[in-house]
Amino acid sequence: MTTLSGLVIRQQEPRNLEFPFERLDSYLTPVESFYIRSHFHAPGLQSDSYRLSVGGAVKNPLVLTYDELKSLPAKTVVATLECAGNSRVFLVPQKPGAQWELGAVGTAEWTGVPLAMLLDRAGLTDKACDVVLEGADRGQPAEPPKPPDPISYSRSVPLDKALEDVLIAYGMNGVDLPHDHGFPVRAIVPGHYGMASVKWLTQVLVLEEQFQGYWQTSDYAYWDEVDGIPVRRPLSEIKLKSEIARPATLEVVPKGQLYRVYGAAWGGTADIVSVELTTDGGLTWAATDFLDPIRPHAWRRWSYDWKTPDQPGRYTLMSRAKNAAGASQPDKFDERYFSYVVHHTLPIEVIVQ
Ligand SMILES: Nc1nc2c(c(=O)[nH]1)N[C@H]1C(S)=C(S)[C@@H](COP(=O)(O)O)O[C@H]1N2
Ligand SMILES: [Mo]
Repeated sequence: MTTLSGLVIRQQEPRNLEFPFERLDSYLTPVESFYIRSHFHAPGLQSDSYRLSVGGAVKNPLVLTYDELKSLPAKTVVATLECAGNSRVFLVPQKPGAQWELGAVGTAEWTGVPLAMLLDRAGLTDKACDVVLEGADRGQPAEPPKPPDPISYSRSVPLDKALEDVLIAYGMNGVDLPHDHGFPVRAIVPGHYGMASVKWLTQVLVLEEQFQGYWQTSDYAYWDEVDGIPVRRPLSEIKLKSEIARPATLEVVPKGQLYRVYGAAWGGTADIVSVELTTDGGLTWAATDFLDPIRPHAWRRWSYDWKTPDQPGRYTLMSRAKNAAGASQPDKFDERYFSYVVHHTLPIEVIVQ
């Protein structure tokens, strides 16, 4: 099922819609094509009654209106947002959660006020170390263990990240944030999986210890290890990944012709310097060409002119990104992440005929 704008419906309510990744053809994802991932019914906030409070471990708690926020010096950044559950459908055996294919990812230009500016005005205490971002939406989470009463959607970012580049955004690709993307105000945490970019943001709460909320520990967390002892950690940075947009899975491709393979690569903490493509299931890899420049926290599209085989049959394509730190996309899923962070080389099977 798809919407009029072509988004694929994974869940009707709360609204969870995916961009059909085979339609990728622009650097910035149009707002109407941008994936929507909401855990609860979207709250109906109005800009004229909107208030953002900044409190907790600060010397001067603040309350700002929408107009006050908009009157502060604005900053615009391009950032790719990827849901941590993107590409879950590739996991075998299947894992619980929305069966996202390739399109729970998009890139937009976000406009707003640096969170650092608000925290500076509020004046941090000496022991401040974590910043909770709380949304106005509430409900009961879908995944157990479920808290007994409805909870809000809230997530924290470490203070150094909050001061570095988190944006309190009200604009997306030059227009007001659409309702489903967090109108009137959301956070954008560049380089972190989408769960960090809290929509319908109404409260910023500074803490002097690590936040232990549901979306930090139960959901959107994974098992790490310290000296052999398992510890639960929140997901954070988007991992290095590339995806093939075209051809799509089981697309019929004409034999013995040139076909333009097309995709995008993002994530990781260093510049993406190459994307390679295999059209023979991983025996040989060829370099692809980038269509976009290097820009921190934003994807780079790439393409490759494939001379398709003369021999009809099924062929498996995979792309593999590498970055300036020498990291390469892995070839297997890391089970520590259970159902998240699916960033290994994803096989796309096509039919040559
Ligand atoms: N308040 C609130 N913020 C939220 C969510 C939510 O359910 N409620 N979902 C998060 C998740 S999991 C993702 S991937 C992104 C998706 O942002 P988008 O819907 O604008 O694409 O929003 C994040 N912010
Ligand atoms: Mo997400």
